[in-house]
This record gives sequence, structure tokens and C-alpha cells, in this order.
Amino acid sequence: MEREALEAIREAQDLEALRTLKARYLGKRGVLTQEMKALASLPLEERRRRGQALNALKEALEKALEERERALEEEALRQALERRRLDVSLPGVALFAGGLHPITLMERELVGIFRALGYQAVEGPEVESEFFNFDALNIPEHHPARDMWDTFWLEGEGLRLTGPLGEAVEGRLLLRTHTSPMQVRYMVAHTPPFRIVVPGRVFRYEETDATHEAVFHQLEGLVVGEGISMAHLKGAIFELAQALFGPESKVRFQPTYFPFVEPGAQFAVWWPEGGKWLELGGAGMVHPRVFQAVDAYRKRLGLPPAYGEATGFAFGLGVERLAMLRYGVPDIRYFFGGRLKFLEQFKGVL
Ligand code: YSA
Repeated sequence: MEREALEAIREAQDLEALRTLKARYLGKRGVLTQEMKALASLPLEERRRRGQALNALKEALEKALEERERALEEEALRQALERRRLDVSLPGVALFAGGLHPITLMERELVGIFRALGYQAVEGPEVESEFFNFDALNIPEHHPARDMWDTFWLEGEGLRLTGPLGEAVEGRLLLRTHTSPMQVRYMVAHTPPFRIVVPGRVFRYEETDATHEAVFHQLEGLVVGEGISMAHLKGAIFELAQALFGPESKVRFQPTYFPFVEPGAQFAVWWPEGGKWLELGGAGMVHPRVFQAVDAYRKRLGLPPAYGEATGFAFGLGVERLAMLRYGVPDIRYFFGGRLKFLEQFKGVL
């Protein structure tokens, strides 16, 4: 019986078979248990001898069962691990990942540069009123300077626009032709000193070509405070050029006319790799008439004048033109042409 039982245990193929064997030999009605019971009817001497033999057998079977059980469990675990094995050296499945648009990248870079200089970034509405886009910036109707900004006018019922403090705005509406109207909105609602930049989308009714779009982006800057001068403006643009084009870059200012600044300038940068002067945008000292328009508007809202003594500088630059240089894009129309092949090249930039 011992030989038979031990062999059966050793050959049991799974835990279920082992359990059956255990029941057969050691269970309540198992062979060994029956034999133990039968001892009672034997004469003393034989009972002792047989009893010892049966006990030894029981121990041997229990030990064999335990060993086989452990071996089977280990084998089962090994198989389970084998099935679920993960090869960490296999190439991963590529996830679809979007990227930021090159103009967003350029805009963020610009805003980051000015943030580091203590500027706050604010945004204004794309639908603007004639007042904020033109009149308050000293560009009255019929003034020839309006021709600088070919305008998309909006008409229709139900268009409502709010002013800097949430008040209703009267007058003709348009798509803003530059980010400068936000100068006026911000000044109405705040008192100096402050430093802001205004990134945003602007619209012009004009033909497109390699360097002109009808919809493009600008970054406006406005700094107002005591003693702010043209030197501060040059310093700001100098810092911008250094950050964008490195320590060897240079900036150049040339006098020009914008109705909302006096004096007005256009500025350009030069850097070794570029090798030529690049026009970046317009700038100047905020015109007293702009401050006057702001205080007049504040008065209408019941606010005290805040810009009687103010001086400040402002600038505005084209984001696409800068991005063309930064990323070597030969035609401005690529940016919003909607071709993935173009956009995918900017994945991971930043
Ligand atoms: C000037 C003085 C200030 O104190 C403040 C701001 C300004 C800038 C002014 N508001 C303005 O819009 N000037 S601008 O018409 O010369 O445009 C500024 C920049 O926008 C240009 O230098 C150019 O880089 C870009 N730009 C103009 N028209 C564009 C254009 N970019 C792409 N497509 C167009 N059609």
C-alpha cells in the first residue's frame, strides 16, 4: 500500500488529484483511517506493532502529500508568471500626441520673456468698437492714418460689446485691426504704474502674400509710470532682442508716425545668423491725447482722472513675422494653411 500510495502521490498531476488521494488514504473513511480503526480488535502485541507501522506510514504519506503539493503550487505559479510575462524591451505603442501651434509657441516665448521683466499678460476682445480701435488712439474718422489699417466692419442686430468695466459700448463695431485698443481698455480700468503685454489675434482687410495675412497675431506692450522715457522703451526692446537672438544682437530705432505715440518709432533687430536688419514693429511714447481720451472715458464712468501726469511707452510687433524667422518659415500662409505636414514639424518644440 505504501509503495502504491507514494507512487500515486508523486505522479499526481494537479492539486485536485492530490486532494482525491489525500481523501482516499487519510480521509475520514480513508484506507489508513480504516486500518487504524481496525487496530482495536487486535491482540495487544500485534496492535502495538501494527499501530507503529501505520503511524509511520501516515507520517510518510502526509510528508509526501505536502511535498507534492508544494511542488505543484510552485509549478502553477511558474506557469502563471510565464503566461503573463512582460517583455519590457519590446518597442512601445506610439501614442497620438498633439503639439502646440508654432504661433502659440512663439507667443508663449514672447510672453515668457516679458513676464521675466515684470510684465503682466492680459487679453482683450477681438470684436472691438470704433472708439477703442481708432478714436481713443487719436485716429479720428477721415484721418488719413486710418488707411494704415484696412478694416473689417461688423454690422447686424444683437451684437453687444462691453467696455473695460462691463459697461455697454456704443458705436460701430469691427474686428480689431491691432492689439493697441487694449491699451485704452487697460488704462481705463487701472491706475499707473504698470507694465503689461497683450498677445492677440488681429484682422485686416487686405490681400495676402508671403508676408501678409488677413488674420495674424500681434504682441502689444504698454508701460506707464513716473519718469518712463524713451530710454526705457529702448531697454525693453533691447532685452527682447537679447532673449530672442542672443548677446550679439543689436536693435535699431527709426522715427516713424503712429497717431497714438509721440515720438513714434519703428524698431528692427540684427543678429549674426540673420545677417540683416529685420523690422519687428512699431513703438513710441504714449501720445498725451491717448491719456486724455482715457481720463475722459474714466470721467464718464465716474472715475477720477489718473493719467494727467502720466508718461509711458508702448510697442506692437507682429508674431507671425517673428515666428517666420525663428523657425525658418518662408511664407506666412503656411501657419494657418491647415497642412499637418507643416504643423507636425513643431511637435515637441518648447
Ligand atoms: C505702434 C506704436 C505703439 O505705441 C504700439 C503699437 C504699435 C503697432 C501698431 N498698432 C500697428 O499695428 N502697427 S503695424 O500696422 O505696423 O503692425 C505691427 C506689426 O504687425 C508689423 O510690424 C508687422 O510685423 C505685423 N503686421 C502688420 N500687418 C501684417 C503683419 N503681419 C502679418 N500680416 C499682416 N498683414
